[in-house]
Amino acid sequence: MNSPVPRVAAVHDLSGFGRSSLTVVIPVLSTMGIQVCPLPTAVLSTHTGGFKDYKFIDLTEHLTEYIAHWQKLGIKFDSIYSGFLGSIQQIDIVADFIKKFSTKEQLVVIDPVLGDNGKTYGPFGPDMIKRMKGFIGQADIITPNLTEALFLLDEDYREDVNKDEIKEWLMQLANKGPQIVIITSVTEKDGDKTSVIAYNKNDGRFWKVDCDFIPADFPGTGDTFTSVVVGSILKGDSLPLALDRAVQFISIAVRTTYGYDYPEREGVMLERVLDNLKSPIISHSYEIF
Ligand code: PXL
Repeated sequence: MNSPVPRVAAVHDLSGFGRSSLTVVIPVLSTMGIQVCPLPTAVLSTHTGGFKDYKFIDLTEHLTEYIAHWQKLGIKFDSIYSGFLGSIQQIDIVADFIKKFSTKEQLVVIDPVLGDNGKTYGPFGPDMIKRMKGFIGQADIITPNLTEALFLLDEDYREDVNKDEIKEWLMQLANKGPQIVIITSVTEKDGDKTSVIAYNKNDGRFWKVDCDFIPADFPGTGDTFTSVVVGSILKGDSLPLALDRAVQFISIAVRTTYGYDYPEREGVMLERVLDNLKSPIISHSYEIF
């Protein structure tokens, strides 16, 4: 019998302050009734978005033994969800972890965490982008933001994109292996909304969910978004419903936080909004794209 609590291996860093990666992934998925088993890639005093002089402890040399212990215990995962990696070498280690722990029904989600707003995050450069291009081939679902999607496709960053281009990029990324590609933070030409746009290679359908634009940029919202998508799909939601749920949750979190005079680098006030993840979704706003 399958466990009543689905289990996810979460391959992310632990940043002590600022609400990103594991400090977001664990509460979101736990609230959704999913067990999270962290495979920590690095420990940082803060995330890298808006803080200087952070302490960065790279855990690369410990990962293989950590994984070997899990293998000895025979632990099975309903999903493997990978995010911020601590070094380029970790791509090989995590790729091997996915191969060794693969099971038939398992959902492999890779968030190719590389950068945002046209720039790479602190420790990353061209080599990480190069290696990430191959790594995403192991995923069922990838969730790049627009910056990461363009890095993976060797395209120059631009903010205003048109519908045909975005469809082409989604298909090109799906050609690298994943069945489902979800691109976040897309602003269409002449549009005043930010959207999430997705493509499912299995049925050839494209989906779009719009979010109202709020003039704030809270780090960690990408981790929150993908965590809700993972939880929603593991609970049996369809792709467009999972997108709807994730976008609605991000909107609530951003609006709640924006209403206060709160430092953006501290992320969204997750603690005030987590309970929303327990409510049934009341309206659908997804569109066919
Ligand atoms: O949210 C992505 C992320 C994860 N982990 C660390 C980061 C960031 C983005 O800034 O710095 C350490």
